[in-house]
Order: sequence, then C-alpha cells, then structure tokens
Amino acid sequence: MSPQALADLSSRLPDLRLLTEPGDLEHYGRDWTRRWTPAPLAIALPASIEEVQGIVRWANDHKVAIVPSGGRTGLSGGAVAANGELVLSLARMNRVLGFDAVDRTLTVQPGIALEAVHTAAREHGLIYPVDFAARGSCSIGGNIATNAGGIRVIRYGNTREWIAGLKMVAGNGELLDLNRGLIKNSSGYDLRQLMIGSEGTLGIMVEATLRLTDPPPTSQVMLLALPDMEALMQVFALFRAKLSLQAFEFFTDVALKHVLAHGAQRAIDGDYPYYVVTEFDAADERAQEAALAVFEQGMEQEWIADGVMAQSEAQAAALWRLREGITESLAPHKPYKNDISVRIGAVPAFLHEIQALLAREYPQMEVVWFGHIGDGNLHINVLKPTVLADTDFIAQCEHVTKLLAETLQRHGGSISAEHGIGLVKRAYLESTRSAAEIALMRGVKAVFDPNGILNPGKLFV
Ligand code: 2HG
Ligand code: ZN
Repeated sequence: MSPQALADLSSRLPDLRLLTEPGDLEHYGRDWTRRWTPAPLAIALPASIEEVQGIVRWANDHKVAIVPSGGRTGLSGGAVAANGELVLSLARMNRVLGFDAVDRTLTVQPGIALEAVHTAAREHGLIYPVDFAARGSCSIGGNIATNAGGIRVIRYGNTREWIAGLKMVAGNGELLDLNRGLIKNSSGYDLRQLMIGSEGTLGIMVEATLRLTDPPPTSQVMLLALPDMEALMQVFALFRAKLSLQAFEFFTDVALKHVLAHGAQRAIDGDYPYYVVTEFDAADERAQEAALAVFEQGMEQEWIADGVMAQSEAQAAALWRLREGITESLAPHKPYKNDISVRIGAVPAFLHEIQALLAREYPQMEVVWFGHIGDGNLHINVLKPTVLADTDFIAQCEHVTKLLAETLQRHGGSISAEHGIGLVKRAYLESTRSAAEIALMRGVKAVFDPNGILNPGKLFV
C-alpha cells in the first residue's frame, strides 16, 4: 500500500480513525498465535457501517488487502496481518443496538466482547449460551467468524445455532442483510450460515442478531479423577445417560501440573492420569442425591477413582479454573496447538491411535491433552523444549501434524474443531475437506470477494 493510497483513504473518509504508530501496528497486527511478525501498514477503526463500506470500496480501488479484526484472541492466525495489510478493527463498533423481548434476540455490533453479551442477556433474564475462557477479551464478531464452540456445546451447540441475522459488507462494498432475525426462512441458500465460520474471507460483519434462551436450572459442578483413558468415555456415557449435562470437559495430569503452578488450587489429593470437570442440572436435593448415586456407580465400576462436588459457587469456580486456566498456564511454553475433532462414537479408537502416534513422535516433549471430550473435540498442546529453536520446533510439529491429519482423515475427523483454519492449519485443509469441496469454497470466495481483498491467504492460499 502506498502512502498516497492511505492519503486517499483519509480524504474519502475524513472522520475515520487511522493508526500508524509502530506500537499500534504491533498490537493490532497479531492474535494469540505468536508465530508471525506483525507488519500491517495501518489500522483503521471505523465507527459506522458507512465507514466500513467506504474502506472496502477504497481497498478494491487500490487493491489493498484487509484483515478484519476483533478481540484477536484467535489461535489459528486468522487475524494476523504480516504482509502490509490494512487491519480493519471493529473495536469501536462494540455496542448493544437493541433487545427484542418477543423474538428474544439481542442485536449487537461485532466488536462487543462475549462477556458483555452475556451481561446484556442476563439483564433481560435470559442467556446467550455460547461460552469459553476467552469470554472477557474475544469479540462476538470473531466468535461468529470461526463458528466458536467452547464449554457448553454439549448442551447448546456451536455459535452457528445462535445467529438469527447478520449484516455483512461483502467484498464489493455492498451491504447484505442476511436472514433478518427470521426463525423460518425457506427461500433458498442460507448466506447467513455461509458467513458463519468463513474467517473474514467473504465479508466484514457489521451487525449480528443473537438468539437468547432461558437460563438453565441450578447446576452442580463435579471434578472427577479417572484411572485411565478408557474410563473417560465410560464415565461420559454413564453421566450422559443419567444426568442432564451442561458441560463435560477433560484434562490430564500434565495439564493439571501447569495450571496448579499457575496459581489454581488443588481439589483432589493424590495423582491420577485423567480428570473431568462436569456440570449438570441439579435443581433440588433429590437431583443432587441422584447425581451422587451416579458418581457412586462410576466408583463401583472403577471408572472413577476419586471426585469432589462443589459445595459453593466459589468452589465451583475453583473447579472450573482447573480446566479454564490451562491455555493461559501453557502460554509461556510457546505451545504448538492442535484443535481436532472426531465423531463422539469414534473417540475411543481415535484416542488409542493418536496416543501411540504422539508418544512415538514426541518422545522428548511435553504433550498436554485437554478439551471438550463430550463433543469429540481434543486440544493437544505440544510444549516447546527450551533447548529447541522456534523454527526447528515448529518444523517438527508440522511433520507430526501431517501424520495426525492423516489419522484424522481415516477417522473422518476435522483438523479444526472450533479455532478455525487461519494460517496455522491451512496446509492441512485437504485432510478435512475433499478437493471438490475446496474448489467450491474457492468459487464462493471469488463470488463474494472478486478482487481477493478480504483476509487473503487465510483458510487457503
Ligand atoms: C479451550 O478449550 C480453548 O480452552 C483453547 O479452545 C484451547 O489452548 C487451547 O489449545
Ligand atoms: Zn476449546
């Protein structure tokens, strides 16, 4: 992008906030991946739909690439700007625009944080049920762009289920008002759903209408210690059959070690290889007794070695911290992240196979397993040994990811369950999508973004 191009942007949109200081370029040019050196040419912070449209039209005229940007908590490099792009940050478009009590929808701008959406929904006695640890920093726009999942998918599904309408600025600057909050709309292709999970490659979101729902009944949180990996899915089957689950998450002793070293509090004495944090409806004493009976059944079967049931909200939060604090506790070790999924029914066979694969390929490295096992979604983080250079470490991890992708392909799984493809998993897209599908995806991209200005290089080259 030439300085003249930037001057033209300012003259077309005199009120547009533009940042070009090195500190700002660095701040807005990266996400939670730390692999790429941020190098955007400028940051634009539009405050209106008209300004977003003006930026997109200008980018077409000057053939400038745009990286749409939300909370930049992504783990796949989808919001990285390392090639002189214009970052279009939606940080100033972060307001609640309206609540409709009859439709039970909340209309928001895309830059609003997930946690602020939760608060706004609760003010009306309802909830927006998608939830995960980055809630305070991630933006709803980024959640929608990656079809984010999180810890309540087992009960409520992914972000996709909760989007009643989207306003998007397409690659030619045209404003699309998609689905307009309708519940029933059988009028052809659902372009709203096409936008969800498109990682900023088809349009720039400027407004979203979210479905809300009733809060769940009072719940109970339990931490379980398990003797082996087989027990994981056995306990899951037992709990799912007998209880109304809101969450079922697992982590290993290695994850526990890191989260404890990071300030979380031990809740179970003794060392066990696997742990589960589960939350389920328990509205009254009878429901709590029933839950205890299920727990005891698991103990008798020797699928559960030990467990605690939270006795207060503070204790429930402490148990959740053991699971939700993992990502932060691993960050100093520059982890290589895998976010993979298979059908729930395929989990046991898949786990066996990749356990052997990872033990063989990473004999010297610390491999941390955790995730949303009740959805068939695993997060496998490989920690960088201090003696290895960053580039050697990544090269080795990419080699193993190729093997992992082949295994996933055999099991019909996905190389990205909920974080997106971005830059990090671009080379492995073929393991999850057929050549015919990718060709169609490219065709769709060309229709929505004929000049290829929207987040180029993300998802595919
Ligand atoms: C989680 O489930 C997030 O905590 C992050 O999806 C996973 O850090 C990761 O690998
Ligand atoms: Zn996750």
